[in-house]
Amino acid sequence: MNQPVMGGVVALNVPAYVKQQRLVAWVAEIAALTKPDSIYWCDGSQEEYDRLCEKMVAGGTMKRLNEDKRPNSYLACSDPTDVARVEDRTFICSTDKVDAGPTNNWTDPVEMRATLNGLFNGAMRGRTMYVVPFSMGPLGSPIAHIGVELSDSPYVAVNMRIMTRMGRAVYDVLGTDGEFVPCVHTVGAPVVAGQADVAWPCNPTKYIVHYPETREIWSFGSGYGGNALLGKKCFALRIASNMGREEGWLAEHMLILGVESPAGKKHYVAAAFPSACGKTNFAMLVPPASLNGWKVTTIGDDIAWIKPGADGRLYAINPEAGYFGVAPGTNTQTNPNCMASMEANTIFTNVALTDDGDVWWEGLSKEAPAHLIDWQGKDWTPAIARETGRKAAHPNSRFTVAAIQNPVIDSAWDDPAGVPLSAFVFGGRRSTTIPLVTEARNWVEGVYMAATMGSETTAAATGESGIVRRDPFAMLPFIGYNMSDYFQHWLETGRKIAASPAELPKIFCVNWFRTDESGKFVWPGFGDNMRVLKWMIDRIEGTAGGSEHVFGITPRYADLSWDGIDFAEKQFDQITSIDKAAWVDELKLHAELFEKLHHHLPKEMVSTKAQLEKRLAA
Ligand code: TSX
Ligand code: MN
Repeated sequence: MNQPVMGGVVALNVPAYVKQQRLVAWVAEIAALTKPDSIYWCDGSQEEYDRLCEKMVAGGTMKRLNEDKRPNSYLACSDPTDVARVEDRTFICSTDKVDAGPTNNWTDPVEMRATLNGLFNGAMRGRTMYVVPFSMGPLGSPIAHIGVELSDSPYVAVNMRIMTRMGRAVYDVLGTDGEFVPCVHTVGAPVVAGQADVAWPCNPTKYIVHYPETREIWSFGSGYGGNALLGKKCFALRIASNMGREEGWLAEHMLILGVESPAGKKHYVAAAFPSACGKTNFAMLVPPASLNGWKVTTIGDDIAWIKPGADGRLYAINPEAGYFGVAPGTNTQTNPNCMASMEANTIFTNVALTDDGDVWWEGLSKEAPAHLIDWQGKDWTPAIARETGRKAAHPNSRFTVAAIQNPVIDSAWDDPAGVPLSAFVFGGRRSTTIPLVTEARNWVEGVYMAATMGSETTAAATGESGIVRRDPFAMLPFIGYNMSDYFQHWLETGRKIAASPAELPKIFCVNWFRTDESGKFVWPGFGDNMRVLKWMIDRIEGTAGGSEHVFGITPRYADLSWDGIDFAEKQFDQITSIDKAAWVDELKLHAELFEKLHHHLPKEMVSTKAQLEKRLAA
């Protein structure tokens, strides 16, 4: 299969079905730079997936789980230093620094290319370079785009097969001169001749680099998640946000769900939440039985690509084909559909191994098993955990699973045309100030809500909890250009729809996390969020009321359905009340954000803030 190295130049092994010379020339160029021992072109077949997994089992990268308990599933444990995205090592290398903006790391592209040429030189020695062709979005969809990732990590190859439409069919779409986004990835750990490889090779030096002008991605030193699976955050958000700005569409950090009423009318909603708000849980929500006949279906759980259609409406696709979700906290109560999704054919990363060859993580069950092998391969017992505080699973441990395994996948999830959006939802984790749900009075006010979105940190994520971080559109680490220009792009998108025959999607802001005096969550959340979704749909249909306040429109107690739940009006007031003093403080924080973003900040943001202040003072 792989041909021997001859004269120091690796055989290209181009399959006959690859018809694009530009692609072949680029593969040859990267191989000449990185100097792999062999090149392997992925076809995306099950046979290939199984073979690569077995190879990783033999090499110690993965363990095969108990076939009876978790068929065709694996556990991979990473190097303890390579467990998450590295935002401080992530760069947007536009020619001009202002185009990266104040929220991104920037380095001059000429300087960065020189640095990376040095690092990538010989970086794949002793390894196989996998050629991974993938489509972000349904193959051939007018909203989809193609990428090719060159990686020396078989873990990347198998994860990309789950997370994207990966394989041979992509070459048919690519043809002889189709466009693709070139993605180069190395773990940055060449195998030294005569030395054994390690289970999870990586490099303490890491670079996650984007060249927006030439639409290229270069990633060095990490094998983990968003650092290495370049179709996801790097392409589908950072590079795609640039493409969308130039071409008039949106690349967003949003789940997409379908809501069907008992009468059978369906609406699609896209929602953005920062981390630790339960985005995947919301995408797979199970409505309470008492809300008879309302159904929720999933299009996607992380990213939405959204384009205006011929009718002026916004159509969304999920560019991904799988879920790379956080394991801890996921259980049959918080997300039964997700648990059902990962019964088989799943890759787990950095969770704990049970004595009978299954997986476990914090929050999977109330009681932990008596003994586990933790994510670092060490013995773990509840007693050890009590003494040392050591977690069995890493807090950022993950499952990789195909979207089609989700029992509530939407029938249109793979539709090349996408689904028409009726609403955008923006949420955050806020113990005070922000009401359960607020409808923006107009598009500009909605953009303002999204732009000033904040979320309280949880101890799991930062070690420090309860501090409000601004995370505009939940896109802080993912906008591949200047954030103020991004706000402008949203405003322009609204103006375009307003000028078309189509109605603008409504924009809502939600907060499931208001607490009472004793710090307890007041809103039950999870499935009961269906009550809030129902109100949104009723508003879109024009059948529900609400009351207007400084910030927007919030339902009154009687505007929500309370069937099958004991939730008093007094509790409802606790999570919908507007504390004017808190809002005065909140607006000070908005001012801080706007100061940081003053360059190119749309005037509409400033005037909307002034209107809020005027209403507050009245
Ligand atoms: O995902 C969550 N959602 C969205 C669900 C569709 N979580 C988990 C967040 C961490 C990832 C939530 N946590 C939600 C929520 O709506 N709400 C809360 C807060 C909460 C936690 C526990 C309870 C109630 C609310 N109740 C009991 O523990 C019994
Ligand atoms: Mn995400």
